[in-house]
Amino acid sequence: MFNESNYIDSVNNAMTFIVAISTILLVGITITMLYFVYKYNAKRHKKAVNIEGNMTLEVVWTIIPIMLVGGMFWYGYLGYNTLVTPVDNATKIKVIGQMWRWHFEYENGVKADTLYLPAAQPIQFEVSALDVSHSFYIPHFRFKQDALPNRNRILWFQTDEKGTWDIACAEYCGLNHWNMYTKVHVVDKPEFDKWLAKQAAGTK
Ligand SMILES: [Cu+2]
Repeated sequence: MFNESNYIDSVNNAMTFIVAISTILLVGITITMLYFVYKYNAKRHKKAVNIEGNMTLEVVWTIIPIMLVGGMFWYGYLGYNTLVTPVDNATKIKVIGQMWRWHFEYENGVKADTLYLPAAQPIQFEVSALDVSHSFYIPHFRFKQDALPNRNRILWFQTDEKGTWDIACAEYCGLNHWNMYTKVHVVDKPEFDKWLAKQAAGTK
C-alpha cells in the first residue's frame, strides 16, 4: 500500500495532468486569438459591436475551470493523503533542519547527519527546525515537507528502491542555503539494523 511508486506516481500524475491542461489551453487560446485577429481585422469589420448576456457561455466558462482546478486539487490531495495516513510499526526518525545542515535522530538515540532508511519498511518522519524555516526535500522520491521551528510535522513514507540520493533544503534559509545538502541511503533492513547498532555502540 505504501511503496514509493504509489507516492511518486501521484506526484507525477498531478504534474502530467497540469502540464497537459496548460498545453491544451495554450494551443487553444493561441489559435482562437490568431483566428480572431484575422476575422475581426479592421479592414473587414469597421464597427465594433458589444455582445452582452450569454447565459450558456457564462455557465460553460464557470464550470470548465472549476472542473480543471478540482482535478488538480484531487491529484494533489491523493499524494498528500498518502503521506499523512498513519502506518503501524513505522521506524521513527526525527528530521531537524538547522542553518545549514540536517540532523537525523533515531528512536534509540542515535544521531546522524546522513539519513539511513530501511527499504520496504514504513518510516515515520517527524520534521521540525531549530532556527528558521527550512524544507526537507528528497527530489528522487518527490518528497517535500516544510521544516518549521516549534512545529512538528509527522509524515509516513516508504520506499522499496535501494540506493543513495540527495537531500536538499527547498526553503531559502540564509547565506548557505544553497549548500544545505546531505544524502539518503536506502538499504536492506538487516543492513540498516547493523548500521544503527554500530552507531549506537559508537555513541556510548
Ligand atoms: Cu535550510
